[in-house]
Amino acid sequence: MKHKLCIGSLYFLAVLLPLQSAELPVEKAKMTSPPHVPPAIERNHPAKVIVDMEVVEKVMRLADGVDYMFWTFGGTVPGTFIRVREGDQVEFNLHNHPDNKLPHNIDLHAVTGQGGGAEGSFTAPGHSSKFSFKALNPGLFVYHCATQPVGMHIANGMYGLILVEPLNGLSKVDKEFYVFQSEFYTEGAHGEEGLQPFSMDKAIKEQADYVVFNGSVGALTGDNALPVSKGETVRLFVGNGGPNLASSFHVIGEIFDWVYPEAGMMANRNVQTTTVPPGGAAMVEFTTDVPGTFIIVDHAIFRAFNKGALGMIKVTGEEDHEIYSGKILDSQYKTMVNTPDKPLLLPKTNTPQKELTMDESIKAGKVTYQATCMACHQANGLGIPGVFPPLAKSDFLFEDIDRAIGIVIHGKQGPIKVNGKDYNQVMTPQNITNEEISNVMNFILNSWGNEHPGKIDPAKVKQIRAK
Ligand code: HEC
Ligand SMILES: [Cu+2]
Repeated sequence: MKHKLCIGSLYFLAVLLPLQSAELPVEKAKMTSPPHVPPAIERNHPAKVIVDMEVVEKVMRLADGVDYMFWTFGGTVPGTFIRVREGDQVEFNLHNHPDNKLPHNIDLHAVTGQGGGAEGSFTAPGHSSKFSFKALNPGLFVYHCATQPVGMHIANGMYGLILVEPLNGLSKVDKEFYVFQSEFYTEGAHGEEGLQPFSMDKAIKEQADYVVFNGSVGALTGDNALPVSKGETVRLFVGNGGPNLASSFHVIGEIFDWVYPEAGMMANRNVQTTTVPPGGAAMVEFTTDVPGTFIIVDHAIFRAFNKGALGMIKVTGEEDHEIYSGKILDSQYKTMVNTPDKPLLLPKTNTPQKELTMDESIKAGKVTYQATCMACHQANGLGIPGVFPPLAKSDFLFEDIDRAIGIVIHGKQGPIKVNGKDYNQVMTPQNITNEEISNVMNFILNSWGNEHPGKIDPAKVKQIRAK
């Protein structure tokens, strides 16, 4: 009896086990381009999963008027999203397009093994490499190229995410999106037009010209905003390719109900901002309770408003004024008591001042511009693509200058076209005097290549304000 059992288990070990792994059902991996995520895996057993990933070097848009030679996994930055299941045997085929100039490889943080697959996948242009790994640990993992110089291959766009679903799957949500931060270093300054070469010097100094979500300025704004209906649950698979900067990942006007920091298995609740390091990831989940445009930012905020780290989630549906009322009242603010050490704050008045010459007006207008308008329309008057329209050479501005003065007085909301580009944002009314508005208009109309012969007087602003 004892003897038989022993033979039986030997037979099992020697014959059945290898057979079993050889007989795994074979399927193609589920893969999608950003911001899409492949659907959840439904099978409840391991499989042999085949991944075919093509490396493509190609010129694409980095920002309006700015192109860049990206090196990509699958033709997009970030690269194709791969979804497999814990315990799967993954056969990875890396194809290096024959038109490419350089060899590449792939280091997947989901791999347990030398170099994360890097040595096994080193591939010259026009060649393919094959290696295989077992997805031992569930989680959300960054992959990237690890060919020398590694920093340059990553800086040029060679990264992406692979999700290894745990055996029991992830909780069900209504929408899943792929959001990936990274930064770019260009020879020219931020916004300098044309095909911009990579700057090794700036990359080493960590002086990023662009910090972006999904590979370019505006990849997730305007028409590219992530669409969600009110009441839906959302999961963002957030990755960071760096190469240098950690992300302070935040969605303005949302609180993450759940965060899996570092994409580990331990969950945190009710989080405002989560850190995603280069070569790391996080999963964040929330329910959309009210409609609105929720802005995705790196809360290291100059990156958001000056370097491009800005995306949008557009939630549509019925308002819920209990959760968020919107603006209820706009009234003049006065301090409650008027004591000698705490004088009454009077609203700004339009007390007449001595008339300024055109030069004096422009000089005064520059000061007002820097204090009031520059944060949005920028020092060079070029604004921020897709967010703040330009005032430099703005056809919209010159088409109707009275209308522009009205915008400064009353604010502006809704779709407009400036120099052929669409904007659909909000400018709040600017609480400045008629004198200040006339000065700032004279400054704008005669700066950054703008030219306008006539002088705008406070009286004109007053007249437009009265309308
Ligand atoms: C908080 C950001 C912000 C500030 C501050 C701001 N603006 Fe704007 N401005 C905008 C946005 C956004 C729009 C586009 C609104 C839309 O999409 O309807 C705009 C539109 C305009 C336009 C019309 C579009 C164009 O490009 O010609 C003018 C003119 C303008 N602003 C002038 C000013 C001036 C002058 C100031 C300072 C006194 C100022 N803005 C301050 C955000 C701002
Ligand atoms: Cu590479």
